[in-house]
Amino acid sequence: MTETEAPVSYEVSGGVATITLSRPDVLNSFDVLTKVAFRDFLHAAAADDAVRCVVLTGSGRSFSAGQDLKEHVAQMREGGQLSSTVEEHYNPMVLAITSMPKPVIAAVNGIAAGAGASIAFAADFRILAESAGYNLAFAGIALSADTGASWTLQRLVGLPKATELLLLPRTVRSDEALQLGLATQVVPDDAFAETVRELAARLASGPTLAYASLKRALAFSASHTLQESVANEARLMALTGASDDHKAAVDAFLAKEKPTFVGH
Ligand code: T3D
Repeated sequence: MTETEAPVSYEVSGGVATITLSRPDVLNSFDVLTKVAFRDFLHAAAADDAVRCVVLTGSGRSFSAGQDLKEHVAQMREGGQLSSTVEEHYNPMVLAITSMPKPVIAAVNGIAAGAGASIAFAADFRILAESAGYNLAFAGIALSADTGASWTLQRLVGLPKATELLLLPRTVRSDEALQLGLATQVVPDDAFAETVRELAARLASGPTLAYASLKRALAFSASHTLQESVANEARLMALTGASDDHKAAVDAFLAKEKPTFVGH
C-alpha cells in the first residue's frame, strides 16, 4: 500500500454497502486513519436508507489483525500511556454495528485477531472462508478485551469457552469456529465471494424495517425481564404491522405470489 491509498473503501451497490479494510501488508490492522474511516463509514451506512445490508470485509489474506501494534508502540513511546482510542474509535464502531438498523454481515476472508475478531462477533452473520480463523490476541500483548468482545463472545460461545479463548489465546480455525458458534457458515475459499454476495443480496431485498425491529427486540430482551420484553415486542409488532412491507407481504401471501419488499 502507498501512503496515498485509502485504508478503507466504501461501496454501495444494489442496496448493499461494502466496507473493505485495505491495508493487506499489515493484515488490515487499525491505525488511526483506518479506525476513523471505518467508524465513519459505519455511521454513513446506518444513516443511508438506500443501504439495506452492510458487508464488512478485508483485502488480502486477513480480515483484520486488530490494533496496529506498530502505531500503538510509537504512541506509547511518545505519551507513555494508552491513548483514548477505545472510547474514540473502538466503542463507536461496535455500537454502530450492533445498533445498525439493517443486517450486517462479517465476511471473514482470513484471520480476524484482537479488535478484528471483536468486530466480526458484533455482526449479525459471520461467513468464514475455510482458510479464515479467529485469534483473541489481547492477553498475548497483556491487554484486556475491547470492541465489545467481553459482551459478544460469551453470548456466542458461553462463559467458560469465552474465558478460555480470552485467557489462553490461540488461532481458532474455521471448522472449530463453526462448531463453537463463531461462524454462521464456513465456505470453501473459492465459493466465499459468491456466498457473501448471495446472502447480502437476499438481505438487501428483504423487509428491512422488520429486520431492524427483530434486532432491536433481541438486543432489548437480552437485558430485560420477560414482562418488559413482551411489552417491547408489542411495540415493535405495532410498528412493523403498520409497514408497507407487511401489507405487501400479506397481500402477496393471499395472492400466492412472492412479495417485493421496499424496506419500510
Ligand atoms: O489502546 C489500544 O490500542 C488498545 C486497543 C487494542 C485493540 C486490539 O486489537 S489489541 C490486539 C492487537 N492484535 C494482535 O495482537 C495480533 C497481532 N498479530 C498476530 O498475532 C499475527 O499476526 C496473526 C495471528 C494475526 C497472524 O499471524 P501470521 O503468522 O499469519 O502473520 P504474521 O507474519 O504475524 O504477520 C504478517 C505481517 O503483518 C507482519 O509484518 P512483516 O513482518 O511481514 O513486515 C506483521 O508484523 C504484520 N502484523 C500482523 N498483525 C499486526 C501487524 N502489524 C501491525 N499490527 C498488527 N496487529
